[in-house]
This record gives sequence, C-alpha cells and structure tokens, in this order.
Amino acid sequence: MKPDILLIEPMMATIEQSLDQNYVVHRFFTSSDPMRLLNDVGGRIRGIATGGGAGVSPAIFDALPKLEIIAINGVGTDAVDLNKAKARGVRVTTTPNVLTDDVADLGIALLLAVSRGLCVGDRFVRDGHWARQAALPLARKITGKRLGIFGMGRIGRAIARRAEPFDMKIAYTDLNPVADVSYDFVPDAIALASRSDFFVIAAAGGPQSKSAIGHRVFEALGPDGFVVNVARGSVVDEEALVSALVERRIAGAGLDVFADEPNVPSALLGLDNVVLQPHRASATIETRIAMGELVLANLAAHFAGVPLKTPVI
Ligand code: 8YV
Repeated sequence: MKPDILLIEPMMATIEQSLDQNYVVHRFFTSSDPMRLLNDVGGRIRGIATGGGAGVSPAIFDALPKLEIIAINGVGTDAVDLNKAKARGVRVTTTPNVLTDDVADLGIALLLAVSRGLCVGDRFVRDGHWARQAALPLARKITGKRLGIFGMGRIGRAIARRAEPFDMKIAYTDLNPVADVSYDFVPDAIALASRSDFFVIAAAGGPQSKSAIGHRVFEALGPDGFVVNVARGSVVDEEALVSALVERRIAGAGLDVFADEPNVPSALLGLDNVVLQPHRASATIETRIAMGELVLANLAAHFAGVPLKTPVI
C-alpha cells in the first residue's frame, strides 16, 4: 500500500513523477476546493511535501491527524510550526546546502542589478531611448565598497565569498560572532548599516528575526545605501522599506522576497531604484532537481524506517 501524501505546491515534473510512483499524491495546489480535499483525505495523509515559503498552515496541520513527516523543499522552516510538529511527533526535513550557491548567486545578481541599473538600462534600450540619444543617469560602483551581511549562515558566507573578488570590505551581524570567518562582526543591524554601502539580508525567518530590519537601519544606511533581501520578507519592516525607497532615503533595493507573497506593495512597482524577483533564488533546474531529490530521499527514508537524510527534527 502506497502512503498518502499531500503536495502543497508544484515541484519539477520529474520529481512529481517519482512522487506519483511511490505515493498516493493529493495535490493541494490544483484542488478547486482545498478544504474539502482535506476533509475527504486528511485522515489518510501521512506525509507532506511543501515549499519553504508555503510551509504548512495551521488549518492543514490540524486536519491531518496521521501526519508523520513534513518534507520541506527548501531550507527555511519559518512557515512550519516546529513546536507543534515536535509535540505531535511529526518529523521535519529541509534541503540544506544544495541551494546555497543559487541563493548567494542571486544575492550578488540583485546587488549588481540594482546598483548598475540593469533593468532600467534594459528598458531604456527596449523603449528606444538610446536610439533617441536620451540620457540615462549614472549607476553606482560595487567594487571596493562596504558590504554588510545580516545573517552569516551558509548563505551569508556564500555571499561573502562571492563578494571577495569584488574587493568588498565585508562585515556581518549575527546572533554571535561566527567562529570560522574572518570578516568583521558587528553586534547590531543599525551599526552594521551605518558602515555599509550594500546591506544584504541572509538571515533565517521566524520570530527571532521578525521586522529586525526597519526604519532605523534604513536611516543608518543612508541615501547612498542599497538593500538586498534573499532571505524572508518577514525579516524586514516592509512599510518602512517602501517609504525609504519612495522617499529616496536609501538608494535602492533588490528584493526576491516579500512580507505577503505573492503580493508586492504596489508602491514598489513604479520605482526605478528597485529590482524585483518572484521569490526564485533557488529556482534553477539544477538546484530544483537536487532539492527535489532530497525531498524524495527524506520521504523514502522515513517510510522505510531508516535515518532521515537532512532532518530538522
Ligand atoms: C524556495 C525557500 O523558493 O529554501 C527556502 O526556504 O523559500 C526557497 O528556496 C522554496 O522552498 C520553494 O518553494
């Protein structure tokens, strides 16, 4: 008998094929009446595959009395209630390491895109302004500048490594100094921002970091400073960010994540000092295959009764 699992968001076709081969897969995202689906099959579901952003809502969690494992296709656990999982004996796995490079790459890409005005330049060419000899404002240089990284975990470190060849002066904030990195540790985000030209957010989401980056950080960063966020929208006070951008109290932002995805504050849409992405830092074919394979491996290990590959709890 194949175990029943709930698939909260789509995965790559090849990964979904493997899921279908091994499980009875109930697709939450294609259901026309998801609550009815939960009513009908909730009592049989033993596993969930979900995304880091999507997680597991309390309504879903509570509708699955036989749930044994949540396999997150991502590294963030902030959208899953780990306390509830622990209390109910539900195992949770993520896909660490395999997405680090891509998220760091997109962090650097956003940093360059916003400082060099890549999207503005692209629109300028497409709209025929270049041919009409119109002027485009000068961009900002990144080589040799000061980079502040908020969150020196795996992804923060990978961003720092990529910034080194740009001769950037790197400092970071984390809960504590990180033992094996040589970059300057700055104990709080405001102090970090005041000594940064570029402020990159790479911290895990969740209560500990909620709205950690707000008005005072943007003030400390100043009108020549740029923000990049490849972590979670929840780490930023989004209203404060939007007003700082609209009023040009900071120079610009490159954003892959937002407080209420997929809703993006409409004030950002008309700004030329902002580069926007639809939460896709890990969305390359190579990485999504590797992530999907880890999800498959964790589910398989669980149902075979052998140790999980990448457990959180
Ligand atoms: C993914 C993420 O976009 O790793 C995470 O926590 O949020 C991203 O890598 C997501 O998990 C896929 O939905």
